[in-house]
Amino acid sequence: MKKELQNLRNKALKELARVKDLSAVEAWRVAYLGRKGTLTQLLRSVGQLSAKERPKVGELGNRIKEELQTALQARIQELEKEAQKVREAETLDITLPGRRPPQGGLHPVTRTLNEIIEIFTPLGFSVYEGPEVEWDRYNFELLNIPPDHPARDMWDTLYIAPPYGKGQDMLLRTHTSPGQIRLMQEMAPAPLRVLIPGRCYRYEAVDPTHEWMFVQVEGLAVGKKITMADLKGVLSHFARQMFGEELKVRFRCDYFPFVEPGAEMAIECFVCHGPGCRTCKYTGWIEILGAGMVHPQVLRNGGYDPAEFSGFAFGMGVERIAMLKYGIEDIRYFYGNDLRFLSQFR
Ligand code: 2NM
Repeated sequence: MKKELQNLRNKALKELARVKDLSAVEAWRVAYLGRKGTLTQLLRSVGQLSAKERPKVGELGNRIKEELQTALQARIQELEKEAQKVREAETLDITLPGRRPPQGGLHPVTRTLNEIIEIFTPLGFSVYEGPEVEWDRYNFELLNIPPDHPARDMWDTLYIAPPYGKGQDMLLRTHTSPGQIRLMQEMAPAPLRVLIPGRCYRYEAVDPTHEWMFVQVEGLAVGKKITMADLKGVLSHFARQMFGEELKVRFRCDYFPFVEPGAEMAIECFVCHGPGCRTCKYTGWIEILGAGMVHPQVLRNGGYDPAEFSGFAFGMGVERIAMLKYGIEDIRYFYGNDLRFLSQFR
């Protein structure tokens, strides 16, 4: 009988530990401690034992009954606590702040291009885009760069294979100037002021300041009395808006086949203001763009009579402007798609 009681106890406790909810606990209670429960029945049969055994077995039976009752209460509390935890986790806390969806931003080159455009549009410049895939004729010949001209060495590029191109006549543009020719041909003989931004491609040894793909923005103004003074006035205004109101600017002679005369513009170094530093390569000046008076032959190619019309044009690399403005040391960051870089410009 003692053995039977012990076995019953062990079995009951084992089952109780495995019970998963309150209704199963109640079923357990009925099965063992209820009026017809196994323990209750066993205890009832104690009365049939001999007078010698009865007290000992009776005492053991009662102890086991108490033990089971205590275990039952403990298990009920445990399950209630668990249920409470689940309820808490499931509650909707309307005071929690919402989760922000990840937010994108404009690429630093796009931002810089937008800033450039915002400086020129109040001066009457509109924005136009030409194709990235161009004819040799537009990218080179109409810009005064005939086949075998030595200037072609500066602008090697990727060519489109037949059957689209016939040979070497279709290519990825090396500058946005072919768009200027297209626009002149569309607009002549009306005067025009336009900015042409866009991707350009060059066969380059890639390094911290050269990429094989970059964004250029070129400007062009054509009219009846446009002079070099207009070029200097417009570009000085641009440089000071972009880099600082008080900065000195410097124009020096440079060569581009499609302008005459040609020039490069530099600004006073906005880091050291003269004595020389890393940013200005110890010269005190930072070159920011190329420019010039549109070559008479290029005007003619665009449909304007150079006896009547003149114009100035300029071009700059948008990455270079962004690098100067934000202190970026390597052009390759722009196209590395690394969010640690890009997210700094949100
Ligand atoms: C530059 C420098 C100098 C330029 C010239 C023309 C055109 F088509 F009107 F002749 N567009 N852009 C030009 C002139 C571009 O980039 C450094």
